[in-house]
Amino acid sequence: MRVLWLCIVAWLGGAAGFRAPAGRSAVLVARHVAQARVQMVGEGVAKFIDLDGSAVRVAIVTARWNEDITTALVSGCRKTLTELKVPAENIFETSVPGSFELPLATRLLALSGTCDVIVAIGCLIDGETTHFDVISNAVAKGLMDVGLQTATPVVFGVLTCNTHEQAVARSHGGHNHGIDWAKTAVEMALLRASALGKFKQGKMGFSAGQPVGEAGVSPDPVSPSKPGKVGFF
Ligand code: DLZ
Repeated sequence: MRVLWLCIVAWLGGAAGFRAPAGRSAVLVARHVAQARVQMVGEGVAKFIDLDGSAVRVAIVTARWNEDITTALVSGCRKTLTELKVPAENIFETSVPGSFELPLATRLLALSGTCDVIVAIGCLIDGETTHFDVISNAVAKGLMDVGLQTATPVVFGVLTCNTHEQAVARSHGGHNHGIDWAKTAVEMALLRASALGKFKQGKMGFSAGQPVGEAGVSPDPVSPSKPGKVGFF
């Protein structure tokens, strides 16, 4: 287990662009790097490194179910993005009816090529049926797939709570998770930029960019603005 952990830490150090100075073992250096980058403080809370988001373009897509919760999460996220120097014109916001719609909206934004990172925000609250489990698993998988398939980081900003009170505790006052999602967004956008190249500039949003498609795949020819018959023919 310890060996596996050290290998992961060494890989993370390498992925972040750190090189071992001569005469020191890569593992020791990587361990130092990992400690410097992120420290775990208490249960389940990550301490973030200093972040400069002045060149980062962030899209926030929010589900309107449990709107009292998601609105507070977006506020926390936006406030923190501003504190991290992300310019207001580099933040694009849109919304969808419910969390189930988040993966597709996120994918369309990623394929637009107009944002460096997407924060998908929603709140699922457990009910009396199995709906909660079906949707929460599908949304988590869907959002993960978008990130991996498009190489645009997607922040999982979906609260999955047993009660409304739990959702309030995670969105108002005490610990607004939107704050952490903003920091995660900037860090992942910077990581992507250092891996793939510089940031682009320009208008953001669904219609602002040319669809880029996935590597080696032509963009989808479907044009939603084209009028015509609907259905199978
Ligand atoms: C239908 C539904 C239910 C019951 N609960 C929630 C919820 O707690 N949080 C949420 O974001 N969305 C919910 N939805 C709506 C679905 O996500 C979706 O919008 C609809 O099933 C339409 O596809």
